[in-house]
Amino acid sequence: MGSQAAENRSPSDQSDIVGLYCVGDASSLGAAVAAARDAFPAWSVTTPQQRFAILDRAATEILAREEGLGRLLSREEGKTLPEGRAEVVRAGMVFKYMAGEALRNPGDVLPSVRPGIKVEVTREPVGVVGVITPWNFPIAIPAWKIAPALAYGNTVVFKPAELVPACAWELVDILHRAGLPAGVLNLVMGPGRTVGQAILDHRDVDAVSFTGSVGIGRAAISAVAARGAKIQAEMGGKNPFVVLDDADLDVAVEAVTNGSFYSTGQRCTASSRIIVTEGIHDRLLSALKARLSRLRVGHALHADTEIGPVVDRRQFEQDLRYIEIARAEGGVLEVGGEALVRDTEGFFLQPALFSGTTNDMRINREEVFGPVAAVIRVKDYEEALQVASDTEFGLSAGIATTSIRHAEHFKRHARSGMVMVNVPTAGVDYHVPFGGIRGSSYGPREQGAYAREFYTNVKTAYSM
Ligand code: UN1
Repeated sequence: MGSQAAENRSPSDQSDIVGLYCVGDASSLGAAVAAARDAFPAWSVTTPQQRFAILDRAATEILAREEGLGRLLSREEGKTLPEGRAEVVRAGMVFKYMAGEALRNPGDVLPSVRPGIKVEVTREPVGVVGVITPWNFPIAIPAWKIAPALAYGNTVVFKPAELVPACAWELVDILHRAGLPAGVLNLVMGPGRTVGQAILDHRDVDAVSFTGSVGIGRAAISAVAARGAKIQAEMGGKNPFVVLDDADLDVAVEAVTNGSFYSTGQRCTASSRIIVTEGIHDRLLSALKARLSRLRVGHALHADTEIGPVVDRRQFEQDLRYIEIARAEGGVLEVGGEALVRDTEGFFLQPALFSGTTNDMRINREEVFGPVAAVIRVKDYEEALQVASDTEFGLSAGIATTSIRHAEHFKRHARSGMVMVNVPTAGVDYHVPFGGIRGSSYGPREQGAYAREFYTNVKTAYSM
């Protein structure tokens, strides 16, 4: 449905048209919600075995098509082919895991405090779930929202980001060929301000799972909460990575390079504030400069590319604007930051690292969502921890140290939903909870067994 079509162009090569994709509107969304509502009674009483079989079959196809889907993802979004393939595998594993979760949905039976009465606590599907996803993980984020929604017996209306319709289409197609009945999963492509807003406002959408920017996330929370429906929102980050004097230098350099710049820095888990104690500051900076200046930026599908293009012109301009802001605030651009010319017309940016910044500068307060990071020099661990926690966000916090005392202290005291010791802030497992605190996240955790909290309602039954 929807009468318009939009061109989907590769950020590596603006002349490469990935495809023409439908642009829906509020009325297509209304039809999708009606279909999901109609399909819910039958789907919600399917057996766990039926849901397991469909999700497992879809997982198997996703994994079998790693190369082809990975290529499509990289062409459409711009992350490198190894990153695109890894994301496809992750999506496949999410479906494998969640297929099993359909079978593992236990409840409780308790004796009542009153004689002769039994109490049962069970989980029920919520109903119609709206899924709104960002462009930076075109298949993994849809997978980790849609898979648990279906596993627990919900029906779904799915709006992917406008920049990445191809992966969304493939995923929905795979699920239908795996045996999903009509109406259980409904894809509506189109802009956030029409289709996304209609999901937030629709009275028949019982729950919304959103990942995207802080601004839109906050408005989404208000809109959905105002009509009494459930919402879970994953938003931004300004994730710190602390490097202490006693860190293994190579471990620190790899964690910063990966955490800040892989996937072109376009991850809400990316490290953007590199908080470094005095004793290792200069050594770390020169090692990082050497490492970053060697990073090969180019076409996502070229074999020797390590960093793909920025996703589109708007994001590219935003990244350049923040580089200017950091410079104007007094940051020293140590390496990168320049737009690069390649054989094809794409949005290529050499990863940028600033030094000499302080935590109150805009470059350290606002999420850039690109390959831009800033070093903040501090005296010792105590100051590092204080600076790390001084932010509106709280998604992922990392530390490089060989001290057990500092590692253990940081795990307990870092103000974030996830803590990483000697591993990058970004890049997480698919079977454990994902999420943050404060401005980063709202509502129950995503992923792993914890996903059940959002995708089910609890029922307490008394009987005698
Ligand atoms: C990761 O770091 O592996 O939008 C995942 C994002 C996050 C996912 C990050 N919700 O970047």
